[in-house]
Amino acid sequence: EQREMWWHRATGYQIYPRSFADSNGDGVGDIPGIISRLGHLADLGIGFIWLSPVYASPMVDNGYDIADYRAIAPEYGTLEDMDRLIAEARERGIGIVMDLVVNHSSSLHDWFRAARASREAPEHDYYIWRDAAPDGGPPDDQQAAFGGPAWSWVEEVGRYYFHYFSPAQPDLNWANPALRAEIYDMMRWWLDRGIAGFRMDVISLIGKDVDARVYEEGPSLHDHLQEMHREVLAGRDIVTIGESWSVSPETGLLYCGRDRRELDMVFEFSHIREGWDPERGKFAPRPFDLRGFKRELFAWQDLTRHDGWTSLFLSNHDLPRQVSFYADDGPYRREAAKMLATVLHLLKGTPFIYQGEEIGMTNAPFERIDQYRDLETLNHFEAQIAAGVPLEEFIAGARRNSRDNSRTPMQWSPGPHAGFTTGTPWIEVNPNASEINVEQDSAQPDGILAHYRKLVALRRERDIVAFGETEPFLANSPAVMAYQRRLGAQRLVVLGNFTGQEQEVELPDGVEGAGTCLVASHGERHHIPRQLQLAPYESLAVLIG
Ligand code: TEU
Ligand code: CA
Repeated sequence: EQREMWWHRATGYQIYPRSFADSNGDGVGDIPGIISRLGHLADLGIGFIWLSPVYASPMVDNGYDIADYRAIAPEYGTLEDMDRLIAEARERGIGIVMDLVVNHSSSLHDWFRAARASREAPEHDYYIWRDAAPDGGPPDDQQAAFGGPAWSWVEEVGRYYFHYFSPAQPDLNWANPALRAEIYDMMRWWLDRGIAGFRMDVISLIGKDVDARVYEEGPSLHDHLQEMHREVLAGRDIVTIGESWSVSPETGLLYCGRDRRELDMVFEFSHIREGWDPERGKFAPRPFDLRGFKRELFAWQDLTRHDGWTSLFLSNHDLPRQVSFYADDGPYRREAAKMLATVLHLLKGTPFIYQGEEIGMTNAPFERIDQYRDLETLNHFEAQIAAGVPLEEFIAGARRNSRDNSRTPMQWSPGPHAGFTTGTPWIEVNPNASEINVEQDSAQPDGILAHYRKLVALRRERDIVAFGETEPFLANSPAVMAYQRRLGAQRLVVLGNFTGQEQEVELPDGVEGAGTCLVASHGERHHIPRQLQLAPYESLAVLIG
């Protein structure tokens, strides 16, 4: 069976540094700000922080465009601050997982500066170049994920380079062994500073074949990951999580199967994409359908029953706030936030909390395009308005699904700027900070924070939460998510009502029983009856046997 690792019982916490805590009043979060809030994270009980990029960067994509992998962005602090963060977190039993963005660099990285200056520079081949089409235009019509052509022209070398994202994010050429060696060297340099692992940005893109227009999970992906494992990861007690927008249960174990020697787990998005319109994309979200969502999540529970491992998340810096998207950010916000946490955190896998989720932060109520900062939102805005989409329709889509929904400043207190900064925040604070903030929520024994603290502790303390097998039931219910975990003679029954109405459910054979209530949002229950009435957004977990 599986050897137990520390991250099997740990909960991760994602920090988006720009929006977490500002120590010097320039309106931008920073590393000293994070250090000053470590108490909050220790209190939650988390095992590690996934730190979104803090490296030197022109910040075209808020740090997902790295100009120097071994330097810290001056607005976030210094390398000394980073070492202090690693050390002070460690004293509290918290590891730091760095964001590794190596599908592309910034166009201001020294490699790219050399590459664009001369075809003869060794770094030229670190990127992906093609000659112009006969008419001088781009080699073909491939489009970038953030809008516009995927090719940009460089006069000095008379060629086009490929960028999957923005022109400021040229794709690295993983076919070049010298480039790969540089990346591995950089990874070892960070690991030697004492970090706890890597979250690997869009790692499933590194095996791409641009000419064949195969980007995700391309022909050389797994060779590269296995080489990276041999060169860097093997023999170290760290955690690795690869981001993949394409991975499915068919390909999942290629990354995280135990005999594969690649990664520990992936972030997969099939349950997230369920909420997007397949043709019109994320800015035209469709009504949430719980059945599809459950199908995808349970498929991954099934896949990782005997091999591999998975991550559990509903939110991150690219996604909307989970209470707003999946449940209710109005009258039932508190219950809904607890319910989403209950049903997610009691699955098998490593759960991730995105900053602010633990107090039920909501989407940003922006009404005008000038309130948005995210380049994806702004680029899509231009393209869609040009294509004739009415302004109100675009803003409605952005309010539901723009990446900026989760990037408004962390709400610490009801005071000015939510206690995030003493200056002017780089993006507006959500006006609901006067009611939704850490100070007020933590003063309530039955607050959202207290609920999260309990879930995080259960994973550390209870084998059944960490390792039990998952058995879904009521799969066809559009209103209730239900499953039980099993370990030996024990069962943990978990139920969550995804609606603002009471739900009467009839449980299948073998679920009923008396036991101990581990989690409840609406008063304890120590018995799971055959017929059960759930209050709006109620959730509970009862341990039987
Ligand atoms: O995201 C990967 C990615 O594909 C996203 O751009 C995704 O398509 C989009 O957010 C959906 O709306 C990673 C990072 O998490 C993201 O912040 C970066 O912008 C992107 O890579 C490029 O590094
Ligand atoms: Ca600052």
